[in-house]
Parts: sequence; C-alpha cells; structure tokens
Amino acid sequence: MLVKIRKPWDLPDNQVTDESTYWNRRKVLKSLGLTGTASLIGGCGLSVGGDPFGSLEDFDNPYASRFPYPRNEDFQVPERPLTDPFDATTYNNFYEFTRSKDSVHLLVGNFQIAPWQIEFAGLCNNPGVINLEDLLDQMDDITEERIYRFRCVERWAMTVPWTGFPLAALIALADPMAGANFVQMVSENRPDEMPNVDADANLPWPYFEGLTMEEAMNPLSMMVTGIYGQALPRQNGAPLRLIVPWKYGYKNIKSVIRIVFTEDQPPTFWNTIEPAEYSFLSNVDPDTPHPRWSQAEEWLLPGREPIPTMKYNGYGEFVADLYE
Ligand SMILES: Nc1nc2c(c(=O)[nH]1)N[C@H]1C(S)=C(S)[C@@H](COP(=O)(O)O)O[C@H]1N2
Ligand SMILES: [Mo]
Repeated sequence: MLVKIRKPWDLPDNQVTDESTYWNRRKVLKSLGLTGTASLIGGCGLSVGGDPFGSLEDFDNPYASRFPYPRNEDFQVPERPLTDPFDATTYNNFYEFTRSKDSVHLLVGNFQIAPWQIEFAGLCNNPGVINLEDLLDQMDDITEERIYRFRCVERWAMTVPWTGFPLAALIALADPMAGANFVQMVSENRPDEMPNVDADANLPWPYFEGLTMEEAMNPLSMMVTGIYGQALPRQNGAPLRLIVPWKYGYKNIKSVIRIVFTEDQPPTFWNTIEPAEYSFLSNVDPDTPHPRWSQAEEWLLPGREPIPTMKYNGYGEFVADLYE
C-alpha cells in the first residue's frame, strides 16, 4: 500500500496554521530568519516551558536552521496525548553515553554531530560516502513531520512528532543490487565523546541494527532528523536516526554512520548480547511476552499510565502483510 508523501505545497493553509504552539512559533521565527542560536538564547524560547529540551546543549545544534518542516496529517495518534518534549528529550536510552536514562541528556555535550557522513556499503551500486548536509538538501522536499507511537521493549511508551524522510529514499540513493535482502545500520562510535563506550567495554560496540529490505522500504520506515519541529537533540540520536514505529525501541538505531546491504540476515546489537530476549524482528506484540515480563500492557510517559499494548504498535494496516 502506498502512502502519499505530502510536499509542503500540498498542505492546505488550515493545516499549516492549525498546529500546536511550538510549531507556530518555529514557523514564524523561520519566516523571519530568526531560528538558530541567537533567537533562542535571547529569551525567545519556545512556548513549551521556554526550553522544550530541558537543557541548553542543543541550542547550538548545527542543523537547527533547517527546521521546521510541514506535518503530514496522515500520521497521527488521535487516541493518545503527545508526550511532553521535556520527557521525550530527558528520558532516553543511549548506552554509548550511560545506562541511566535520566542522564543521557547531561552527557552528550562533547558529541560532535557536524560534519557528518553516511557510508553506503555492501551489495549496492553506489557505495561510498555522502555528506549529511548534501543528503539533507536532497531530501528537503520530502522531509516532513509525522506523529508516531514509540514503544520501548521495557514497556515505557511515548507519542512523538518526528521530522524526517522515508528510509526508502535513502536506499534509492544507494541503489541496492538484486541480491540485497537486508539493510544493516551502524552507529557512530567515539569513545572520546561517548563516556560509556569504554566504561561498558564488554558490550559489542558499535551499536548495530538491521531490517529486511521489505521492512526498510515500507513507507512507515523513517530516517529522522528532528523532533517537536526542531533539530534532533544529541540524546535522541542526532544527527540521523532510524524510526520504525511498529518495532520495539532498540530497533530505532541512533546516530547512524553506515548502511550495509547484505544477502544474509545481519547480526544486531541486542540480539548478539541476549538472543533469547531480543529477536531480529522485534515487532511490538502484546501476545509474545518478553522472557522476564508480559508485553500485554505499556506505560505512557511521564505518568506511566498503563494502557494495553497494540499489535504492531497499532500499525498493522501498514505492516501486517510483511509477516503473513
Ligand atoms: N546507538 C544507539 N541507538 C539506540 C540505543 C542505544 O543505546 N544506542 N538505544 C535504543 C533503545 S533501547 C531505545 S528505547 C531508543 C530510545 O530512543 P529515545 O531516547 O529517542 O527515546 O533508542 C534506541 N537506539
Ligand atoms: Mo528500549
């Protein structure tokens, strides 16, 4: 099934203006050429608590001036409230920095996210590296905001507006060969900037994940560069991370530098560490318990209100046919 990707010029006026406050704020600032460091530090903070990210480290985000992008109203989560930006950006899993979810955002200050390159490797006709700024320019017309459910295997859940472009568009640039059945992604690994890499030296760094080619080409699969209408903060996987909303959180690899096309199923980080607990597919499923806990319910941040888990995290209409 094809999902129409709306271009900015397709958006009716009422959808552009009828957005939440942070969105309008950025829109106005952008049109005045005021986005970026100066306007934010100069007391013109966003209306969501003044500092939506709960900390100052991302006001120097080198990609800030690109935002915001239009929202694609085809992707909404009407039955759940949007997670407060403070919670989504201060409660994170990013083991390269720390195992403590509350502290990732405090430890990312030295992480250099520009310049950045993405490498294509393996079974593709265009192997090599592309500069992220060039890639973002190429994807500008199809970059958009989508509200998705997010579900960590540990049961906490969020509802987040991500900005990004379809993974399928990135794969098209690499031009995979017919024999490429899987897409592996690898994270950046800089012990000097990521304090937990050496401290947790028993973990098989760098972080790596993978999808089948069909999953990667699914219209839901998104390469994400932003959150809440702004450039992605480092703690959420800047400058480029994967979002596959029908799978558990750990599939959503952060700070990607390498994409490898393979014939055989690639190994993945958590599956390598604990295969009995973390499968390659890892589709959200209330009826398949984790060996140490039930997956029948999940907890919405920040209050951890328990709600029933949805099969495929509510995205069955898009992905169920991949698994029949
Ligand atoms: N490189 C890398 N990517 C990662 C992780 C990680 O530790 N390292 N954690 C994963 C897990 S377990 C989750 S739940 C999500 C969390 O994303 P968030 O912090 O943006 O909510 O990132 C995933 N991507
Ligand atoms: Mo997770």
